[in-house]
Amino acid sequence: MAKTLNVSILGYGMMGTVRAVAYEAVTRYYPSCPIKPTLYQAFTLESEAAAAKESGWDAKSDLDAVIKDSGCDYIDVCLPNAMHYDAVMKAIEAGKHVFCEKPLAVSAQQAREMTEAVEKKPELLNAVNFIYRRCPSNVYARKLVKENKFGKLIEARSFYNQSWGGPDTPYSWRFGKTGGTLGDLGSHALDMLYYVTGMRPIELCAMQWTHITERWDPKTVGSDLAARMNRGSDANKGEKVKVETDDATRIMYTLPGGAIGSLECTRNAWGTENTHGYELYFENGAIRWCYDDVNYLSIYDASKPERGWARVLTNRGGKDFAYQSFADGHMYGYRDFTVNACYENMLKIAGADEEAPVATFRDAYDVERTIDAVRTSWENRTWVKLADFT
Ligand code: SOE
Repeated sequence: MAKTLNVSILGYGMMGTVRAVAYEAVTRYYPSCPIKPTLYQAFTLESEAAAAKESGWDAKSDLDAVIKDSGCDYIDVCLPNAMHYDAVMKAIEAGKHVFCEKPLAVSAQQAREMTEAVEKKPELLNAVNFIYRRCPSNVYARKLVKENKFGKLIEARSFYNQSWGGPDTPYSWRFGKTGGTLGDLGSHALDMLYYVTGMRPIELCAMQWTHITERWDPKTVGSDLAARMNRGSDANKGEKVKVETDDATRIMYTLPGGAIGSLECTRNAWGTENTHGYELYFENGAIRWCYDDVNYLSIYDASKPERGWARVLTNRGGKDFAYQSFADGHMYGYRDFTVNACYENMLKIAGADEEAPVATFRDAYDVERTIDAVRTSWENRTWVKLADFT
């Protein structure tokens, strides 16, 4: 019989709701999971309280009380980025396992303090929701690179592009200092590069761009969704707020072993709803993945006489591919990856060996260091060394 673990979720926006569903599904997808997560309490921001209550939560508004509640074993932080630091530090202090939405923090310094604090308590889970690690295609890509299938890495290209950041989208925390595209989307692309290749940049050079410098004040145009659905209509008559962060970022970098790479992220590329992916070029072949075709990994083996891309279905379970599938090719999606993430966290707490390692605070700290380096590079219009950012 699985041991139960009481999970409290902080924040009930998109991430909080997806996570609540996922915890409930863990032992249904994976009946052998040694720990059964059970929903305990939710803290909600004022704007989220009604939806949380309707979905069955006894939603609380006292953040500290939810974190410290003695019945809670595990805190899942799904709050806006700027609130992660305080909530996580309090959860560590209270001796709770912590799973935090990405980006872990809003600066490398915060991430370092959080990492150091949690590493003093090795009995606690410290994990960050770099969700795309939980897609079987990426677990498979990592395995191919680890096995040195195609030799030395020569070039890398990563991208994470979306299209919802047009001029009609009103201001929200995502357009404030702590909510930019680099932290939101670029952090995923960086973690994916680090996860699949095991490498971090040595030097980098970056540019960051704000296409839309002022946005509608949500107080005068209504909620984000209402305003977006009213594109071009009267909803767009209101006050404007100054944007304080990037709409788009580009990075060029060098990697250990002589490889080079580039990374792009934007919220302003029409047609790319959630186009996250990478291309890795090795001495003897290549690997390509994109969320648009999420259940497949493309591989190119240059040693084969019949050259061409093989589109490998990774949603099939069995010994070669991670995670369970109900039946081969019954395609996976975002909610399934979230179940896998919550499942991996339970395995880690139970001390099981991991096939697809959880992103730790230290991994997320590396991402934050890179983000700081990118900002400095653009501010000073210069190449920087990652080692100088701690
Ligand atoms: C932004 O649009 C967003 O919801 C990110 O915040 C998530 O991290 C990403 O997985 C999907 O897009």
